[in-house]
Amino acid sequence: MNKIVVWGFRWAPPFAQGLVRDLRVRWALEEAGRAYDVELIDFDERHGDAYRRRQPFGMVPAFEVDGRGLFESAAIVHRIAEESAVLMPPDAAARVEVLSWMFAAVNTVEPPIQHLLEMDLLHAGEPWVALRRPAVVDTVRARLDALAARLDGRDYLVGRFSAADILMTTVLRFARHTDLVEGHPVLDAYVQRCEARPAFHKALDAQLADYARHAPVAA
Ligand SMILES: N[C@@H](CCC(=O)N[C@@H](CS)C(=O)NCC(=O)O)C(=O)O
Repeated sequence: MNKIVVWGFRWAPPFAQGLVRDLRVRWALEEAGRAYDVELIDFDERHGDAYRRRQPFGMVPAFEVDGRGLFESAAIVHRIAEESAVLMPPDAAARVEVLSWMFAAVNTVEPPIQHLLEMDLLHAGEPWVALRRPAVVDTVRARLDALAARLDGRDYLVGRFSAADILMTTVLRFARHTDLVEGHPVLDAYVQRCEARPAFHKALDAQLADYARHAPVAA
């Protein structure tokens, strides 16, 4: 991997800052010690033909390595991990386990947490939320309990830190407006352990610095 470019938003509202999914990609690149460029788009630009050719759904992140495009944050993190001993263990059995946990993060744990975040932060006060929210919280709790059972007695999802922990930690951050993760001692310690990594801080600081540079000027 030589020339690497990551696409993210030029700015995001405060509730989303530190959550937007280019963070996962930046974190993986920092862990892997890869240099990269960042291309920032305006929120409306995601609907343009040029950007849709990079990301068919008009979302961030998008990614390019040596002229080849890639989208979906988990696929991108996996691509980076394939060439990083920090993110992917050498042993075949462990690699399969990492892959399973990467899918679990984005396909099993993320959907109900994302749903909760949208209800609480984008649709707060709408009548349907009061009806739907309790069932979603139950699902989130069930997923978190299962995850905590896996992590009990383990520092990381698979043996040692891997790409799966990047995805899982960034998913758990979507619940930061609640005490659902924080109130779970095993999960709280896990998130803190992963977030204490210097690569996480570099990635987060870079994302937040981009937003600060492009913050809208009050009228
Ligand atoms: N499954 C996609 C989801 C990407 C996604 O939801 N990105 C958000 C920012 S974190 C976005 O671009 N939202 C704009 C929109 O939904 O139009 C991935 O993991 O890359």
